[in-house]
Amino acid sequence: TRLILATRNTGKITELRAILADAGLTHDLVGADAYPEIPDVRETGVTFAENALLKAHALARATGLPAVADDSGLCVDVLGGAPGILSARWSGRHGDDRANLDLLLAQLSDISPEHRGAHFACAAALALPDGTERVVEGRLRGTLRTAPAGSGGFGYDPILQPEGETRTCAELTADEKNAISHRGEAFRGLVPVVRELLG
Ligand code: ITT
Ligand code: NA
Repeated sequence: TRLILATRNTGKITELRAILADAGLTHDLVGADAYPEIPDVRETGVTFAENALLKAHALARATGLPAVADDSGLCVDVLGGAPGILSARWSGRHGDDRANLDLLLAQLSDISPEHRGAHFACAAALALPDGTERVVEGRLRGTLRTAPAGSGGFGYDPILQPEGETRTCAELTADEKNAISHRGEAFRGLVPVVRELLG
């Protein structure tokens, strides 16, 4: 059976396909780009969970198929959790990963290493066309570098060094990142729920 991946972020789609396949999900995973006629949802929620549910419900309603969505971001301790749900548009240019990362580094230029704690957060939502919904959250804790390193992953990966690691997320292999990531944790937690509700 089909399961819609309610996202247009190619970095997320690549990771979700690997995470869900590794967790043994055998559904036919179809990205939101297969439905260009469905407009993007306005992310009006104030939490990752609310925004993930908005995206999952919109695609489930419009397609009549079950949908999963990911809302995620980087939460910086010294910024009180910002950029948080605004991570994709921190610079004002939605989805411009490099501009977002450069602005954040500039904002943290005076912050010493011991105060550069942060985490990635991910809310994984499942919505069915009948309105049934579930959310599972995940986190990856680490510290922020002063300069980007690595070319893997996407978004803020070149500046987040996970706890216990000497490399940034962008220097990990895809499998290494997925094994410890906020997205891996959230979606591995959602898989049994998908199985329970969809079979
Ligand atoms: P969709 O709404 O279509 O899923 P989006 O990119 O707008 O795509 P979000 O609003 O959830 O999605 O924004 C997530 C942003 O958080 C993303 O653009 C990255 O900058 C950052 N982010 C999320 N997960 C990340 C990860 O694993 N590594 C690095 N940055 C990440
Ligand atoms: Na968002």
